Amino acid sequence: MFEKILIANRGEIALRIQRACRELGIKTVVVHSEADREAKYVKLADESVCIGPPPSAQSYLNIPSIISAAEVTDAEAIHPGYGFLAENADFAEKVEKSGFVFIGPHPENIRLMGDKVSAKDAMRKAGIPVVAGSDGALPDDSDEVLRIARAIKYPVIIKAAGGGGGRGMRVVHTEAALLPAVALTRSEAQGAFGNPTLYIEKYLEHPRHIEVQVLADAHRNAIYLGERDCSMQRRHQKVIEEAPAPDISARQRAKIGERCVEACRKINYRGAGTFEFLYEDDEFHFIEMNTRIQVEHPVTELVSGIDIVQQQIRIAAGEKLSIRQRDVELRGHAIECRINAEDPFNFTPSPGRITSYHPPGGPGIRVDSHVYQGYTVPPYYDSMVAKVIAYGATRDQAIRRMRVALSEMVVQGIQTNIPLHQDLLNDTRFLRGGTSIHYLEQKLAQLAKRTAGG
Ligand code: MV4
Repeated sequence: MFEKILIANRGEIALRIQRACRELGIKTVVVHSEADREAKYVKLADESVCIGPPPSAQSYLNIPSIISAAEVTDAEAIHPGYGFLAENADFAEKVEKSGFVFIGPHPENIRLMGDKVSAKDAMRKAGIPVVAGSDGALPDDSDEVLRIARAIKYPVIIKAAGGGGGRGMRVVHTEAALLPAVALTRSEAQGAFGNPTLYIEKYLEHPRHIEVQVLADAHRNAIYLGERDCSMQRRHQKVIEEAPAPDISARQRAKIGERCVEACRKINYRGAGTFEFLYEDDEFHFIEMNTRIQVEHPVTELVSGIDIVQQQIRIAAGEKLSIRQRDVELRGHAIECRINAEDPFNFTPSPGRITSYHPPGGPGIRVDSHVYQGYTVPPYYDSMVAKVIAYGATRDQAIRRMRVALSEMVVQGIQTNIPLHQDLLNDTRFLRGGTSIHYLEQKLAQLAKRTAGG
């Protein structure tokens, strides 16, 4: 096992990774920007290195500074967390070329999944059900493009190979609109990703977002830890996630889970990973694979009893998975509410000093957060200040516990989206479970109309 790990991230996940390290007896080095100098998790780490000014381009994305920090502190491995450099194949490669272990997949696998055309192609070949579409990059020839879309049938969605997570996409409803939309998306893709490659898919109009968590070791063992439903989102930012996904049967879970595990073996995947699907009319359609730990990993940890971050570290150290698929027992239900420093209904960021902070507790409540009373939320990074995760024997119990937790929680000095969560935890459609990816935005549009119309 490693003696010392460098954490190339900030905020709650930097603390989460530290906790896993400490439990494993591993020393930690945290890198931080000038804006995070006073953060508690920086003081809790065994060592810390300031790597630059507040903007992430000059600190958390500064590859040479991070590698130098690992060199001067004699760390053996680097955990990238999520966001920042977590899915940057060049970073993973440089980490390994500099003699450190990257706690994550092989750079080739990160690169494969970073290009959404090659990801889809590889997954289809590995037996994963993918969204119907152009089977590869869209050709330049207009007649061919028209033919492909006609075969898929409208509506279709044009996506950039370099995009993902909602960037670089355009929905097209009619043939007349197709070629102008392709031209526009292509030039946007060139500008945003330096890659004009596009692909097209059948546009699914009311899907759910369901993702499957996997763990794979360097010895071709792989397991799945069930799925999460992340449909409650706004502008591609998840708001509430839960595990298991409502109304997915044990048979469906096993079928899609086994496909994911088989695909991991076929591409020689290593580490934690997430297969993202759109789920509509009882069918899974692969869209993307995430090659990192995800924000919402705690809901899976609570229903599986498996510490996913610890498993990432063990896998990176070369250990064999000690958990076999038949040992994975999913029990109960977990729900996560992302608490953001923002206006609860117009979503304007609300950085600043937290003058009063009382996190919730009690049976089945977990809070992953780096903040405390007196902490100043900096304006430079994303606005998430805490994740409140409620576990219960049933979905209903998890929801009840979450309501109690949020009623206890005090965050003053900044605005938070706790009132939005409280509204959603009493929303008839949320309570029923299984809403589509459009539900929250539709609900917010109605709320805005009602407020404006009086
Ligand atoms: C889609 C889709 C409908 N049909 N693909 C958005 C994020 C990116 N990961 C893929 N996305 C979508 N792809 C087809 N063929 C709808 C979305 C989508 C979405 C997906 C997941 C979660 C939230 C979303 C919000 C809007 C659109």
